[in-house]
Parts: sequence; C-alpha cells; structure tokens
Amino acid sequence: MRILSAGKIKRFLSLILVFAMTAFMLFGCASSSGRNDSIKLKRELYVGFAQVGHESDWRSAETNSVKEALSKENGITLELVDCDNDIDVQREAILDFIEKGVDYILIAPIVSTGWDDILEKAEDADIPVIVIDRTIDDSENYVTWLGSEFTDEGLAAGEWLKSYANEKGIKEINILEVTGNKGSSAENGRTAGFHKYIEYEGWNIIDSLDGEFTEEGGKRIMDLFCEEYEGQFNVIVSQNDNMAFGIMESLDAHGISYGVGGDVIIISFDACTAGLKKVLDGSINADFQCNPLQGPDCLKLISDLENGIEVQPETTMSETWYAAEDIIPSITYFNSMGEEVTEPIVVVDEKAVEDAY
Ligand code: GZL
Repeated sequence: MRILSAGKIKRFLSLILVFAMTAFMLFGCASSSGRNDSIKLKRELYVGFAQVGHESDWRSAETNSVKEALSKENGITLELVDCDNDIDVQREAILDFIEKGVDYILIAPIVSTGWDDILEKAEDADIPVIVIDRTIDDSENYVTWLGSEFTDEGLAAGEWLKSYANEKGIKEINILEVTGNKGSSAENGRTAGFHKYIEYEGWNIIDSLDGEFTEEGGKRIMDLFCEEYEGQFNVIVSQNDNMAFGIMESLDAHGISYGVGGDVIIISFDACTAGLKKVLDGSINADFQCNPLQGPDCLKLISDLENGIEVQPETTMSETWYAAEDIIPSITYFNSMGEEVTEPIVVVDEKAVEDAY
C-alpha cells in the first residue's frame, strides 16, 4: 500500500477545502438570488398584486420586497400592477386578476373603504385575497392582513413630542400637519393617534392639509402654509419622509430654520434611508418607522395557505422609533390596544442609516 507523504496529504486536504469553499459560495449565491430554500411550494403559483403606486421611497421598498419574495425562484409568477394612486385602476386590476383566474390576489389598498363588492367577486371565484400594508375597514372578505399599526405610530409621535417639549422647556406647541392620502388607513391611523395628544395636551393645530405622500405634495402644501402662517408655527408633522423632503425645500426657500437647533421641529414617518439621513444631519427631529419589508411574510402566508395551515387574521410588522438627539431614551404610552408600553427611542447613527430600507 503506498504511504502518502505529509506534503501530499497537506495538498489533498487543501484541495478538499477549496472545493468545499467553492461549493459553499455557489450554494450561498444561489440562495442569495432571492430563492427561499426554507419554503418549498407544492405547485407553481400565479399571484396578482395590485400595488398603490410608486409615490414614495417606502412604496418602492415594499414593491421590491414583494417582488424579491414572490419570485420565479420561489415558484411564483407575480403580475404586479402599479395603480398610481388611482382607485379605479386598482379596482380594474383586481377584476382582471379574477378574470384571469390567478391563484392569489395581493392588495395594498389605496383607500380603506369601498372594497366589499370586489372582494365578494374574488370569493365567488374562490381566489384567496391577502391585504398588505394599508387596511380594508369595511369588509371581512379576505383571508388575512399584514402591515403596520398606524395609530400606534401616531401615538408614539405624540408621546415623543410631549417628552421632547418638556425636556426643551417648550411651552407652546403650534402645529402644521401635512397628511398622506385622506381615506388611507395610514393617514387615518397616524392622524387619529397623534390627534389624541393634541387633545390631551391642549396643543394648537393651526392647519392640516393632504400632501398625498409625495415630495411634490409636501412642498406644495408647505408653500401654502408659509404664505399663510409664517411665524405662527413651531412644529410640522409630515406623515411620511417624501413629503418631509418637499417641506424642507419650501422652508429653505422661505428662510425658516428647522430640525435640531432650528425654529421648527419636524416629525416624520416611514424612516426610509433618505429620511434617516435627514435625522442624522439634524434636519428631522424624529422619524417613526413604518416597515415596508413585507415580502418574506407574504411568501410565508401563501406557503401556509398552500399547506392548509391556518393563518392569523392579522400580522403586524415590528417598527423602530428614531430621533436625532440623545435626550429622550424611551417613551411610555397607552397603545391602540389600551396596553401601557415602553419603547426605546433610537438615536440615528451611520449604522442605522446603513440598516434602513
Ligand atoms: C404606510 C404606507 C404609506 C407610507 C407612505 O404603510 O401605506 O404609503 O407611509 C406610502 O410613504 O406612500
């Protein structure tokens, strides 16, 4: 029997190691191509997704997350319709999915009411409907909802402002509010939650107008507000980051200072990457995250339904509250379920920006 020299054994082992590493890298690349190896669907699926539109960074992140999860690699043909904030287009898209006989319908509803007739048609066609992001409030004709607790986002923003004003010795709170699309559950919830604090604390809300969640809308409304109310307000509540970007452009044009050390406090929602960059540089004082990365949970829900596993009627995304300054470590408030909760306020650093969506 030939005895291998020590050198030959070493070379043989290093060859094994190289093969092993190459195999791992190839396998690793395959699973990073978006294929979810832990979920194996029993059949190829055809899913119709009626998406709100492309109005914000948040929306793009949600669309990408769903596309990456409900992908060919994971056994799904996804037909995505960008409804461009048009309710009629969204209704038509869903009727078309029903006509085509898709296996599942995914809806991110532009508004929260007026869906019962369409949902009934989907039910008659035996097509399960999964609602994501915003809610449908006037019908139960869908299998499950996955999204954020918008009222809690508004309540958390109110509690943070109360604590912040206290810490800074700000006695008078005079608010201008730029809302998202009126009638969307994101707008309903954030408004309802924050307005609880306006009521409790006796704050003064000077005006509130709909900026439609877009940067253009934020600038348009803020231009109006600056003309009308310059010198009367010290807090702006923007119901998403993209409107906040337009608001800041308008404030700059009107020579009004804002953010940390400025004359006007800016509170925003979404906490997208570009939004957290504005918190990091002190332009936005606080940003309340709304988590758009709903793709993996959508895939899991569909997989469970395919396997006859009962799914929860609601799945709520976990979210983080961010601030520019390290003066409010946490907030304690009663959430929309009436539970007293204490949640950390995370001071934004480079890593928080890197980790954002
Ligand atoms: C919230 C989502 C909202 C975001 C906006 O879940 O519906 O719509 O806050 C987006 O950025 O336009």
